[in-house]
Parts: sequence; structure tokens; C-alpha cells
Amino acid sequence: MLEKVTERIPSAFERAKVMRPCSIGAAGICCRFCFMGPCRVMEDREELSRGVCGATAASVAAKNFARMVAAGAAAHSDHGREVVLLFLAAAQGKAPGFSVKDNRKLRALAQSMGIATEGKEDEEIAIALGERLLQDFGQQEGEITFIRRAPQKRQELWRKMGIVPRGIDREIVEMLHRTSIGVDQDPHNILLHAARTALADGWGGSMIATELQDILFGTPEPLIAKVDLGVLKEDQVNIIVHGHEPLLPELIIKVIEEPEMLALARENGAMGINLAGICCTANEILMRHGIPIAGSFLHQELAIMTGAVEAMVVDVQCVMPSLPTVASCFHTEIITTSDKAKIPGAVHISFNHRENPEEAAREIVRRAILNFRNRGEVNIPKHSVDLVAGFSHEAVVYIQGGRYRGGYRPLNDAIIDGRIRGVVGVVGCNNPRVDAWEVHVALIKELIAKDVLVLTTGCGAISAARAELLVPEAAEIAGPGLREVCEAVGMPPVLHMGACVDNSRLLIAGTAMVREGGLGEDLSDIPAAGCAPEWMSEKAVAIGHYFVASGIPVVFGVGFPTTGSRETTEFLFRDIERLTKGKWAFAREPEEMAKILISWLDERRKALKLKEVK
Ligand code: BF8
Repeated sequence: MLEKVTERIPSAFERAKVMRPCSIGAAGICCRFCFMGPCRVMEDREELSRGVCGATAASVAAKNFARMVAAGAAAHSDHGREVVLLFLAAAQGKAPGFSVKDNRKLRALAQSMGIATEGKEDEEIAIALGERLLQDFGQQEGEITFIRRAPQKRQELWRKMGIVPRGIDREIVEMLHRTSIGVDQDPHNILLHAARTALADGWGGSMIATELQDILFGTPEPLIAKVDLGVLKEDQVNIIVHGHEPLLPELIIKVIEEPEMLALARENGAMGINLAGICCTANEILMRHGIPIAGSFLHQELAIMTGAVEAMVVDVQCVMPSLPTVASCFHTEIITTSDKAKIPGAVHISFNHRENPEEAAREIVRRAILNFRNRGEVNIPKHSVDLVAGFSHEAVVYIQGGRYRGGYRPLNDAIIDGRIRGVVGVVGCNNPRVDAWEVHVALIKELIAKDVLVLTTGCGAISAARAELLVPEAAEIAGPGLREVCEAVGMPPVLHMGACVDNSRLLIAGTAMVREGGLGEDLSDIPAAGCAPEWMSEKAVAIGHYFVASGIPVVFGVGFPTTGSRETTEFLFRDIERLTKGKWAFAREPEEMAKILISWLDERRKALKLKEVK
């Protein structure tokens, strides 16, 4: 696609060549918190070592990092808020088209939070659960609800450190306050509040989004689907849903099956209506319905360049502002649907779950069908491959022993006896600054070859899927121990756990491993780590920091956003470990990332006195 079209129509790949990153900004030492600057604060140059207000590079780098955490946490949590509001409206019968799908999970979750379920209707339980979780956003004192799902030891550590989130919105607002001119100047204090803010994301907003979406739309179970641009169909109306909140896409899935829509498609010369996803919306509807994935973050412009997309329907996050420009060279309509996110040049059809949401979905599908006749030249790459997705925490429990004997015992035993070295979450974005997609693939191949079970989400999962790493056959390139386990269970060596908010599933899986026994008492004991090899979004920084605050070390690729300050970087790479027992690292090449991750897993194995893995 790139060779064929991007000479005519610039893409992110072309723009990345022209727009070189600013080295001061990339190192985190550009201070834009007031207008006496912007100041470039440089540790090594005496005359530039402080900003006009006297800020040091260490505090500027910490503040920039902390603001990335706050923005990332805000994005995930605002998504979580939309989900709770819809969840409550659905339970009250005020959201046409939506109702509880997984009442087993509803009851289990409610019971775990002390909400009475016996003799109660699902709707009544859902209202109690939704109201409790909605409070977590605006709560001023106390602790957010899901903190109590973490291992006991971890909760105690957080309480001792004073970083248990009180309320999701409160921590994010306080982070913005602390980082404004003349407030918190102590880099360590700033980074610890960033940890509290990140925890409000991982164990708050993101976890709320994941759990309530499962109850409302169904908890994912393993399924087979297809991935890559080849999923677009030449003879059908192609609708791509892109962004993050799966609320409207859940309705579009139903609407494209309506006989009137199919008839309208045929009247307009198409053989049917084909729905595909991009970015995390893709992961959401893949996990629950097996809807094919057209691609990840860097595919959004390329999908339009096929000339085969009648409508690209977007909501929030990771939607490139370039889309209407690219679409103007084709017949594709870009349709924005969230009142929070409009793009000049796009058509806006507002989606609101209370105001006739099904009609909005129908209008979108109708527009796409009518646009089929406007197609010009079509150029769909032939490539698409199979993948297996749907590994929610509940599905992982199930595949390890069925409904009655399910649990994490087989996985823990495989780690204890050294068939599996440990578990690494390879997550996050694609980035045109590096060898896009390939860094993920090289890293994952290296890890599975060394008997590391890989859990993946977000665009990382899509990268792995395109390289055929999400099928059981990929076990052929795994190390002998991991291969044996995968063959016994019939699972791939890389498990797709969902969208970026579903990194909360990794926290739950890790906690389940601790509870199962034999691997220590805290998340900081189990041989587990995280990596975002091609990150670009602030959301990745929030995720990484809640992993680190939860005791799980994290490697970033591409670049690290605090390197302009030795003090701040050393705190994140070394000193924070004394506090949270997690830490950050940076590596440029996938081999180097794998080396660091494996050394961390081996250190933890050694501390647990587990067998050495060659
Ligand atoms: O939230 S991995 S590019 S799509 S930020 Fe965005 Fe990054 Fe993709 Fe999903 Ni996550």
C-alpha cells in the first residue's frame, strides 16, 4: 500500500520522515507550564540549568512525565465513565438496544464487592453495581473499589506509601494542579503522585471499562477470526469502526444484519455489508464477536487508500487528524460520532445512548451503503491471516481445567517446574519512528523462543496477529517447555487479551497467579514483566506506570520521555524499585528488550528458588 499510494497521498510514514522529533521535547526537558518560557532546561549547561522560575531539569522532566500519565489515565477513565453511564441506563431500561449479557459475571463481581444478589433481578444488581462504580470517579476520600482486588500485600504497601487512589477524577485533577507553575517541585513527590494517578487508571477507570463491558456485551471466549487489510471485500459495502469505545459498534453489528439494510445494499450494487475494525475498537469487537481486524493504528490511513471503504466511523482516541484529508482523495466518508471529538472535514453523527442510539447506527450504515456507488479504483491487498483471540481472565481460567476445575494451577505449575519461564505483557502502539510492527514481532518471537508466555493487547496484539503469532501453530517456534504446554492446552503461545483498557485483565491474571499459590505473595514476586516496544500514546505511559506501581517492571522502546534529566530517569529506572518493587527501563532493539525482560524473570525465579531455565 505504501509503495503504491503514498507518493500521491502522504501518510504518517512520510510525515515522520520530514517532521524530525525535537530533541529537547523528546528528552522531557521543555518546560511549557507557564509563558515566561517555554524554557529548555539543561542539566549539563550551568547557564541553562534552571528555567526562568528556577525549575530544575529533574522537576521539569518529572512534571512532563506526570502529565502524560494524567492524560493517559484521563483517556482510559473517561472511556470507563461512558461505560458506567451506559451500564446504568441499560439497567434502568433507558438505553434502547442495550441489556446485560453476562449475568454470571454480573453476580460474581457484585458479590465480590459485597452487593447482595440473592433473590434479586439482574437489573437491580446492575444498578447497585453501576452506582457503586460511578462513585469511584467523583469520590473525594477513601479508596476506589477495585483496589481491594489486588493481592493483600500490595494493598498494604500502597497504603503505607499513601498512594491508594481516593477517587479517579480527584487524582487526575490533583496531578494537573501539582504540575502547574509553582506547585510541586520535588521530582520524587511528583512521580509518586503520578503512580497514584496511574493506579486510578489501571485499578480504576480501565478496570471498570473492562468489567462492565464484559457484563454488558459478553465476556470474551476464544474464537477464530481474520486480520489485515485483506479482510476488506471488493464486492461489499465496507464499514470500518475505529477508536476505542465499543458502545456504538455493538449496535452497528446488529444493524448490518437487518434485512432492510441488506436489501438496500443489494439495490446499490453490493453483495453485502462488511464490518471491520481498526485500533482498540477492533480489539473490542473482535474479542466478543469475531469481527475481522483491518489493522492497527498505522493502518487507518492505509485502509482508506484501498479505495474500498465506504465509511470510517470513529469516536475517541488514536484517530489521526489526517483522515479527512486522505479520505478526500477517495469516496470514503469519515464519520465522527462523539461530541468530544470532532474533526474538520468529517461528517458528524452524534451518538448518545439515551437519544435514539439505534437510529444513529442506522443512519451511519445507510450512508455507507449509499456511498458504495461512488467508489473509484479499488486496491485491496490480498493478505489476511487467521488469529485466535478472546483470552479474557475468565477464559484463561476455563482453558486451564473447565468450569469446575478451572484456575491458574496448571500455569503456576508450569512456571514452577520451569516449562514456562514467566509471563510478559507485550502491549501498546505502533510507531513510524521505528520499524513499525516489526519490533513487536521480533520481540515476541525472541520471548516465546525462550519459553516466555506472552500476553498481548492493543495494537501490539494486532501486530502479533498479522505475523501469525496468535494461532496454536505458532507454538512451533516456541521453546520446548512453552511448546509442550501450548500443545497440551491447544492454545497459542501469545494470548490476545483485548484492547488497551483490558491491560486491567493482566493485573487480574497476575493477581490470580499470586492467589493460586507457589509464586510468592505479591505481584512483585511472580516472574512477570511488561513491555511497550513501539509506544507513542500518553496512554502507554499511564499503563506502564500502573504496572510499575503494581510491582511489575516495564521496558519501553522508541525513546524514554525523561532522559533529559539523570535524576528523574534514575528514580524511574532504579530508585522507585525500593518503593513499589517495580521499575522502568529503556531499550532500542527488540533483542535488547528481550534480554532485559528475561533477566528480570530469571531474577524473580531465583528469588523464589525456582529451577533455572536455560
Ligand atoms: O489504546 S495501542 S495506538 S489504539 S494507544 Fe492507540 Fe496505542 Fe493502539 Fe488503543 Ni492503546
